[in-house]
Amino acid sequence: MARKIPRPFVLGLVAGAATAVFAYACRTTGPKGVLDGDVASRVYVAPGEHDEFYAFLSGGFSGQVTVYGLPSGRLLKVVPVFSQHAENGWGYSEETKPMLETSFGFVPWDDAHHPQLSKTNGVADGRWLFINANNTPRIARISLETFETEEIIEIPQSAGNHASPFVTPNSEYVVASTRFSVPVPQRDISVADYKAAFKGTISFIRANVPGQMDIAFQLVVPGYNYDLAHAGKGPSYGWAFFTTYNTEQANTLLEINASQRDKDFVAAVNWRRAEECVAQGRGRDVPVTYAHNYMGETRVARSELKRGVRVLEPADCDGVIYYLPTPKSPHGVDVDPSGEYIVAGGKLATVIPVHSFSKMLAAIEAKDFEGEADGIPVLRYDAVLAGEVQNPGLGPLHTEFDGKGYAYTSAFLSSEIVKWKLGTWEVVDRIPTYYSIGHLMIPGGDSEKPWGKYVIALNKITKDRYLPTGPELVHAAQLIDISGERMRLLLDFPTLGEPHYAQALPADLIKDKVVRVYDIQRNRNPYATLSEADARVERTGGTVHVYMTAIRSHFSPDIIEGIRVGDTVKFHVTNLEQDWDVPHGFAAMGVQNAELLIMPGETKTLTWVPKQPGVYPFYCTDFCSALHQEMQGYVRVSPAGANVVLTSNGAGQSRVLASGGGR
Ligand code: RUQ
Ligand code: CUA
Repeated sequence: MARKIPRPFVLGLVAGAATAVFAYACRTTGPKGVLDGDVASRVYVAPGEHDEFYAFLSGGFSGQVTVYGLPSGRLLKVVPVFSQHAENGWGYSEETKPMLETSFGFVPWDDAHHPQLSKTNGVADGRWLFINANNTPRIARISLETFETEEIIEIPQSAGNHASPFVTPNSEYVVASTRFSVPVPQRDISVADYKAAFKGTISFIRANVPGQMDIAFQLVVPGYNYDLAHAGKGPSYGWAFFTTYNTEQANTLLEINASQRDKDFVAAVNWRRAEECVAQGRGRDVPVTYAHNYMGETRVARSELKRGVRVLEPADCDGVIYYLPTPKSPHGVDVDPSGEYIVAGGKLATVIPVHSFSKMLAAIEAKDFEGEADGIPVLRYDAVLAGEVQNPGLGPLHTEFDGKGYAYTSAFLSSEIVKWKLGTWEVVDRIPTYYSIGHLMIPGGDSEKPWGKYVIALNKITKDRYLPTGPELVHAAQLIDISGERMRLLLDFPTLGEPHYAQALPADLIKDKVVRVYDIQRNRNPYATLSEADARVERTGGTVHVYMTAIRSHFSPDIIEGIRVGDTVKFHVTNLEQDWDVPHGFAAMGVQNAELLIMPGETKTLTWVPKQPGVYPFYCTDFCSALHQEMQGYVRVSPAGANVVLTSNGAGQSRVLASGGGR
C-alpha cells in the first residue's frame, strides 16, 4: 500500500467527511507515556521467561522475515529469505547461493509481503511458514524446526506477486496472483496494447511436500491488478478469493485512472473445479522457464530450472471463476472463521462490503448475473451481499477475526482499528493506531479457530513515536489487547523493513521441536571434514579446497601456504561442535563477500579469489569461548606462477590433485 493518497480522493474526503476527519484528529493525540492500569504487567515477560506466542512479521523491502515474541515484542530472530544476509552468509555461501537463483539468474534482493503459516484442517499447524517475493515473483517455505528458508519456487507468467502466498485449509496449495498484469506470454510489445495483450494469472502451487513445490496450474484472467487473496474454509473450502483493482485496465497514472469505477471485483475461484478441468485435459502446457530451489537433507541448496506450466482459460472450464462486484478499489479480502463471510477492504470505499458465500452459490445457481467481464460472469452485488459495515473508518484495508463473532478492520487513512460484529455489521469499538496502519494480525485471525487475545497493528509510519533517527524512521507494530469489550493499547515496538502482514501461533506448537544442533553424523555436505584428522588442503588446477574444521577454540588447519594470486580458494568450514548455541564464524581479510556463520554440525563454504600477494589472517567472528580471540589463522598468498608448495598444518594429507592454476 503506497503512502500517497490520490489527490482527488483526499480533496473529496476532506470536503465530504470533514467532520469525521476532525473527530479522528482529536483522538490521534493519543497515548504517550503512561497508559492505564495494569498495561505494563500485560506485556511484561520476566527475564528468563518465554513469550506465549511466536509472531512472524514480514520484513517488507528487507526481503526477510522477523520472529518476535508476544506479548513482549522482543525480537528473537531475523530469518533471511529473499535477500543476501551478510550477518550469516545467506546467499553468499556456496551452500545457500542457489536459493537466490531465478530464471533471470542470481537475484540478491526482494520485497516480502505476506507470511502465511501452513494449515491443517484450517488451523495453523506449526510446520512451515510461507512468504512471497513481490518483485521477482517467488514463494518461499521456511521450516519451523530450523527457522531457515528451505525451498523457493519462482512463479512464471506473473509480475508483482502480491496476492500471495495464501494457503488452502490443508496446505494443498499456496496461491499466487499478479498485481501487475503483463503480456502473456511475455514479449516485446507496446504498452499501448495493454487491453489486448496484458493478462493476469492466478497460480495454484502445490505446497504440502517439502522439496516438491510446483505450479499445479495457472488460470489466465483479464488484465486487472490482483491484489490480495484468502482461501475459503468450512463451507467455502475448495474456493479462493482474490481482490482486483484497476478493472479500468489503465496503464498510466493509476492513482486517477484506476479509481474511476465505483466497483471493482472480488474474484471467486473454484479450485476444485479447476482440478477437474485440468484432469480432463482442458488445460494446455505453455513453455515457460522458472526456478525451483531446495535445500533438502544435504543442506546444500540446488537450483533447477523447470520448464512448462499447465495453463487453464476460464472459457475452457465453466464455473471456475466468478466476479463479485466490490466497492471501491478493494485491497484486502478476508474470510471469517465460519467460511461464510468474505470481507473486502475497499481503499476508497465508504463501507466495508461483506459477501455471503451461500448467497453467492445461490446466485450462481440462479444465474443472477449483472453482466460479464471478458467472458467471466459478474454476479449481482445485491444478490451476493450479506451486509455493509457503515462508518468503518477511512480507507479500510484488512480484516482479521477473534473467533468470538467480531471482526477487526484496519483503516489506513483514519489510522485506526475498527471492531465490528459479524451478522449485525455494527461498529462496536475503535482505537487509534500510530500511524497509517496497513495490515493487522490476530494470532490465528485468518484461520478457522483464532486464538484471539491480541491484535497487532502493522503501521507504515512512526513519526514521533520513537527517538528520531534521521529522515528514515522504522515502521512499527502496536500490540492491542482484545480480550475485553474495549480494545486497549499495550505496547509499541519497532519492526525491520515494512511489516506488511504477520502470523502468530502459540509457542507450544513449535518450541519443543526446534532443532538445536545438526547431527554431525548426518552431515552430507560433500566437502565436510568430519574429524580434525582429515583437515587438509587440496589443489585441483586453479582451485584450492580448504577442508577446515572449527571447534572451541581453534581452526584446523590454521596455517595455509602455497595459494597463488588468481587461484579460487574455497574454504569449506565444518563446525564440529554438537552443543546448542555454539556457532563459529569465519572471515578472511580481503574476501569479497561475507562471513560464514556455521551452526554446530554444519559445513559452509566461502569462496575467495585473492588479488594480491601477502599473508592474510582469518578468524572466528562469533564469540564462542573465553579463547575466542585466539581462534585465528593465516593464509599465505604468493604471486601467480610462484612455486611455493601447497601445505597446511592440518593433520590430513595435503595434496595436489591437478597442478596448474595461478596462471
Ligand atoms: S499489503 S497494507 Cu498486504 Cu502488501 Cu496491505
Ligand atoms: Cu569460534 Cu569464536
